[in-house]
Formats: sequence, C-alpha cells, structure tokens
Amino acid sequence: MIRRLPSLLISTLAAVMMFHLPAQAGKYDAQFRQFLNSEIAPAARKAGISQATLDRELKGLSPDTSLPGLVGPGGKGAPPKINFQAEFKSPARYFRDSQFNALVPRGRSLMKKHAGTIRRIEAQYGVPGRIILAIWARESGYGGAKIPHDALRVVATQAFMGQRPDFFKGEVIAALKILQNGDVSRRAMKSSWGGAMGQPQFLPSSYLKYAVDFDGDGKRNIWTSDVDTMASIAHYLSEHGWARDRDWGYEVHLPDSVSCTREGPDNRQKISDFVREGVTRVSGKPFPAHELNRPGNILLPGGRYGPAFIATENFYVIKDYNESDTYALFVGHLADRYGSNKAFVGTWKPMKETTRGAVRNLQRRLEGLGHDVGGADGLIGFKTRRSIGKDQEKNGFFATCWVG
Ligand SMILES: [Ca+2]
Repeated sequence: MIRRLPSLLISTLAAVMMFHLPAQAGKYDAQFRQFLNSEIAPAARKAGISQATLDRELKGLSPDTSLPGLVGPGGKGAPPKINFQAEFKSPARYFRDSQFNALVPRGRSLMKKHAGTIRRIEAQYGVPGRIILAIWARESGYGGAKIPHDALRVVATQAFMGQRPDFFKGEVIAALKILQNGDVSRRAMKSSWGGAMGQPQFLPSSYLKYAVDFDGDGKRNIWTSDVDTMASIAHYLSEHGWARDRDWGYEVHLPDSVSCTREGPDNRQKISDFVREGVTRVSGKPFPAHELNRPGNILLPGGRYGPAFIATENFYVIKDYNESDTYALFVGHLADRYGSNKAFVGTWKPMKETTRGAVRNLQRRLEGLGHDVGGADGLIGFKTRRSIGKDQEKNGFFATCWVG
C-alpha cells in the first residue's frame, strides 16, 4: 500500500515510523522470500497450484513477526515461548455461570431464526443443532468475534518461523488451494493468529475437507454465512464419528464406592452397569432407555472436587474439534442449557491456583512412580487425574484424583 503513496508522504511516514517500529521490522523479509521460493513454491506446484496463483498470492507477502509464539526461522533459534509460569486455570473459572447466561439467549434466537435449516442439517449429518450452536458460540461467539488476520500470511509466517514449521507448510499449501478454487477472496480469508479461519475456526486443511456450501450459492463461506458455518461444523463432527442417536453425556452422582481412578474413555462399560453400581443422574431422571445398552465412561474434569459425568463417545468427537476436556464439557453443557438454562448441580470446589510448571513437576514425579500421565505437558488430563488418585489409594487415602 505504501508503495502507491506520493513520495513526499512516504518520506514523512518513514520519518515517523523510524520512531515507532521496532528496529528489527523487515529483518526477516529476504530470508522469508527465499523460504517461499525454495520451500513453498515447489511443494505448491507439485500439489497443483498454478504459477498464476503463486505469483498473485505470494507477491509482496511478508512475515507477520507480531504473532505470538514465534521462535525464529526454521523453527529454531530463540527457545520456545511456552509459558510455564502461566496459571493453571481452575475449572471453576472456565465454567463461570455468567458466560453461559450470556450465550444462551443468542443461541436460542438463532435456533428459532434458522429452525428449518437446522432441521435439514440435522437430517443430513445426524448432529443435534444445539451441539452445532454451542461449538459456534465457543469458537467465535456465533460469528461476533473479531477474526482479523490474513490467513495466508499467518500460516506462511508460522511455517517460516513458528514452532511447528512442517505442519504449517501443509497449511500454506491448503490455503493456496482454497484461494485457487475461488471460494473466498484473499481479502476475506481471515483467521486467528493461529491460522484458524472464519466462524467455525477451521485450519485451511480442515476447510478443504469439511467446509460445505449449504445455502447453495456455490461458495463454501465460513466467514459470513451462518448456514454454511453451521453445516460445516456438523459435517466435521459427522466425519469424526458422531453417533447420531446419542447425547454427549450426563451429569451424575458418583457414589464413593466407584473410584475416580476408573475415569477415562479406555475404561468404558455399558451405562446399565454404571446404574447397577449406583450411579444416578443428578436430574433425578433415568438414563434414556436407548443409552442403557451403549457404552459410557466416567468423566471428572475436576476430580472429586467438581461435578461428575458419564460421557458417551460423542464427548470425544467434540474433543476432536479441540483437544481439551474442559472445551468439550463447555460445549456439551451449553448445548444442554439451550433447553433449560440450569447450572451444573455439582460445584467446582475452590482450589489453590497453580502453574503449568508446578503441574508438570507433579506429572514428572508421578511418572517416576511408574504412572502413565499421558506426557508431562503441564496440562491435567484424565491420565494425570487418575494417576494422582491411584497414588492416593496406594498411600491409604480416599482418592480425589485432584491436586492438593
Ligand atoms: Ca454458500
């Protein structure tokens, strides 16, 4: 843009910018250009991207060095900026009631507005509209969130100097394919700083696989079409194995006699067997008859210090969208609240806030004791929780499967 400005203005601007831009701006431009020519362009041509597309899209492209988490060209250089001082958020904060109360009314009115379309999407993909709406809410506030970045520039920068260069090289090729196919203009192809595009927050490779044109205008528009957004989310879940006749899970009372160390999708049994062991729904209703013979598993995102759930395999399909128990539970719970807007019955008991570094150290200690925590990454998943519980039981305590 600046190239088109009159020269007097350029020199004035340059003088002003000298004081405002960091001294390193543009430092990587030449190296980035070489990276595009030697690593991206040949791979793109092999993948069927035309020279015309490459010329148009890569011309003038520069890395956006302001993106978070960059490490340097080739994924080497400065140490990764993983913040092990970051707070480990307690689930109580993640599940604040005010958030749900803010999202429920808009979701309900969108369901009304799109009732006919949602019925057609449900029929085609077998995913309940309330689950689709809840993911849409979580990803982009039903499209209200600002998604400001040029997607191609983001994935190209991540490929050049991010922490997962090889992964993002594939995303650059996918982004170029999308632009070549003409579903969206470069100017409209916006993403988050991590390259997640549009209202359902699809990476370019996911877009190619799962985005659909459901409003019939010939374009797969996940940026400004509510209908394409909802159908694309449904298509993603259905392709990841959504079981059409099942719910995501149920909040339950888990008797003390059922150990929290039995949590996890690798410990599934028939829901009727849980009922036999004294597990009941907090709503007081029985489990739906068609679920009783189907498998479920214990889910305790806060160990014994939070609400308990029996999750179905669909809970783990939601996790395919975003690999986090709290994310999937947020989605399932919000989906339930479009019906009757009720909070969890169990409470998230206050816990000492800790850091990812402290969690990682605990995980290493548990690994040293022979437990499988699923990798010492500073994040607490079910393998970490039940390892804590097993260690508590081994030492003669009632297992809580939670830190502290
Ligand atoms: Ca469309």
